[in-house]
Amino acid sequence: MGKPRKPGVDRRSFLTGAATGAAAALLAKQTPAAAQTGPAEPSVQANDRGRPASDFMVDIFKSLDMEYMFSMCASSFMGIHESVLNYAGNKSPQSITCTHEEISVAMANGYAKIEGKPVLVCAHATVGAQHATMALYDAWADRVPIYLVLGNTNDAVDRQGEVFWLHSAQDPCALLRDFTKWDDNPASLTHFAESAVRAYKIAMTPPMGPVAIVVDEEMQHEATPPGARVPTLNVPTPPAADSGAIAEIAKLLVAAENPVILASRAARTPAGLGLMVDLAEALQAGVVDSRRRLNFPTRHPLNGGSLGQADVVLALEGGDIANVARQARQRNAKVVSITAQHLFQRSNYQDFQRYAEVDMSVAADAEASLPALIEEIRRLTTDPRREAFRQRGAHVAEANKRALEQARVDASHGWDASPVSTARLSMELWAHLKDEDWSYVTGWVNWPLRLWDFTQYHQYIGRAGAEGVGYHAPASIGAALANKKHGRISLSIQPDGDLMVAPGALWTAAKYQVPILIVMQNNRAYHQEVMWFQRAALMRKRSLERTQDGFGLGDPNIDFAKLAASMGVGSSGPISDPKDLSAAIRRGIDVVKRGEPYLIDVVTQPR
Ligand SMILES: Cc1ncc(C[n+]2csc(CCOP(=O)(O)OP(=O)(O)O)c2C)c(N)n1
Repeated sequence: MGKPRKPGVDRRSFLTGAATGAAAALLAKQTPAAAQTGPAEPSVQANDRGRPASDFMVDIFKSLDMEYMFSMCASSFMGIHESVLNYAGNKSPQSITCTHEEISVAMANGYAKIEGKPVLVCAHATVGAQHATMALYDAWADRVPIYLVLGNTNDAVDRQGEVFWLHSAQDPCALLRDFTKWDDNPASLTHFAESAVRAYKIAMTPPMGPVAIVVDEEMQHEATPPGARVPTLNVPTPPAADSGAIAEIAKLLVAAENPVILASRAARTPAGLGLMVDLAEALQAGVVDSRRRLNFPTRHPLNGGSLGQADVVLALEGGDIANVARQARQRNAKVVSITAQHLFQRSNYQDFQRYAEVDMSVAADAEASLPALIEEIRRLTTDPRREAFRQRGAHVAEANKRALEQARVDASHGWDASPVSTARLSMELWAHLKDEDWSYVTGWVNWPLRLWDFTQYHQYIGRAGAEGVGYHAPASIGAALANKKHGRISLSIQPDGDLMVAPGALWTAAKYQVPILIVMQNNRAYHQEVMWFQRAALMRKRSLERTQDGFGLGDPNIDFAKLAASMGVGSSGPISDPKDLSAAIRRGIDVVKRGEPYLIDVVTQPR
């Protein structure tokens, strides 16, 4: 026996019956005549049974300061979607239509890395979640908070036909559990309210990560019970290293002759970048930034340092530090690791990397641990040590200067080549961007990080955490949407293979006037895999002739300018002659400054 029907819309008549009363009149006014007769057309009965629960759900999302709702629309969360549009007036959150759930999540990823907080992402619990998975895994591996709400018809008696069964799961989050921090499938509205707030709290507690809440489709249409209240959010202070650990690390670092700081996701916020500078300057130690975020300004004199010569390595939210630790052991150097990764881990996916045999392992958030560490280092630094630090810092600065000069020389090779060298492309872009407020939101191309002057946190947000192809385009557009209200010019150097995964992201950029300059790195191949193929074939002493057959994206060449134009994004190209770049970039920046996206198709050297 099914549970008693809840008050709200009678969904049997919603799907099959005739519209009645005021709702019928409204529908007749709004629906074209042809659309009123088909069997699949839903009809309505007026719901005069009180305030829909989904309005209350939207109040919760508002309390969590959700600026946007990214989604491909679906009936299972229609209650929420309708409330966002009609109850919230499509503001906070604003509905942003995405043409694939992978786009919704990747956009949320880029947004979160700029804004430092999640947006609401809604999807069907089955087919939508299935589409969303790779992007979710990218976010999981990258420690990015994603807030996913999955519509599901939990109660079998509420499933009104074949499609409802196809779109329902007994445990929708089973699919995602290996790469989400937490999930729930609330059984009541009060339960939903607590879980919705709890989910936000968990997503935002380092190590940050994706969370998922299932929302019963029927529950959204129930009446909100009197007295329902939105729970207060309290995000915990991030876990910092204890004072004993801080004292020990500071002592080791101050005594070291050649300490090096290794950072992967050390800076979580703009303040974190400032703390990294304070730490490096207090020690006059070099910083090796593996750039999963902008952990250190690229032209700071202490940007650099040699891990191979360090006597103490301080790894802050380091990625793969097992090798560093192994080599350090061989020369009796010490490795200290501070990371929140030890505080939460799942078993199945292997993003935790090889076991690192470090000398001291601190389970804490690096950024939160830095203020006390810097203070203790300053306290322990005597005048003679300060002088030794100064000399060491001067050496790092000298090496840093030489590295920049070398990068400039390296970049000049093939300057006039056609297709365009990616170094030339980077420098042409820099010439136009350097005096603007810019944000390099994505790209494989490493030249900007070697050549440009990155000083602010938002100027670089790393790559796809799990290196999933299909991240760059939507994540960069999500980041650019976040950058919009700050008046920044977002730039992506967009690989061609990546854009082909989810080109519909361009339409979203056009529809919502996302100001982003998308410059194609159109090498007409899946070049990363070309390189692996070359390696395999050469190892076997076999032919490279069929490279294009297996890994090419040319013949036919993809016309990315037309692709963009077809979706309302202004564009130029294809450009193969580097002399044509400057004018196109100028044109593009002018369009972006007007608040719109622009794509320049540049045919480039492979990387
Ligand atoms: C979802 C997914 N499928 C396949 C791969 C394997 N892969 C890694 S790089 C790459 C090529 C990407 O091509 P493109 O985006 O054009 O960049 P390029 O390597 O040419 O610079 C592929 C297919 C992957 N990382 N992710």
